[in-house]
Amino acid sequence: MEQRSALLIVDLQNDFCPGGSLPVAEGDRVVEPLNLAIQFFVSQELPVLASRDWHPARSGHFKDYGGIWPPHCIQGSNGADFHADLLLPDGAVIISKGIEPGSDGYSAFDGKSADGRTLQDILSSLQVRHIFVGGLATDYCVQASVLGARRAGFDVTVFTDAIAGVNIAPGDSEQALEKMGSAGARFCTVDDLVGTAR
Ligand code: VGL
Ligand code: ZN
Repeated sequence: MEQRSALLIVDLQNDFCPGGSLPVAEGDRVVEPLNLAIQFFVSQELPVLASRDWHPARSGHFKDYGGIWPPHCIQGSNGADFHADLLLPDGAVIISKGIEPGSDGYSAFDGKSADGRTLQDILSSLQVRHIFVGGLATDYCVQASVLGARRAGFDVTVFTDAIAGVNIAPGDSEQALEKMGSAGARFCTVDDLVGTAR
């Protein structure tokens, strides 16, 4: 962690977990490693940010309105809440995305905080150069956020044990990992980072 780092947790919301409306197989398995990562970043006094999918009920992202997805993560619904076991710290910055009826909002870099700032502005003002990323889903919002971060010039490390994919086509998650790697993302497990500190 040679540069100032931050943790970005992508879309760890009820609708993407078992029992939700767009469940990722075993999506909830990422909660435990991400809680360890949160503890570590908090102990180092490093920022923790969490993105959330935050769609209007009528969104062009949804099948009924021309998109490809069942309704999910509708603003204010239980499905849009973060997983109840995710221990977000006080002061975690929440980035909402996919808010406009016309936007898919796959990348956290397309989202905004409650006070209207972009993720890029927030990370820059925190002097963060390197983000560590986990969450859901590997083949959509994790991938898009990682590629967005690389495009914006951040160093990126993806926690391989703290991501899970939708895999509409088999192999989508593997392909996403390849794309992220080609874009210069690095990979490690939460334990690689935190293990030595425990
Ligand atoms: C996502 C599909 C639709 C994600 C969001 O968070 O990866 N996937 N909307
Ligand atoms: Zn969505």
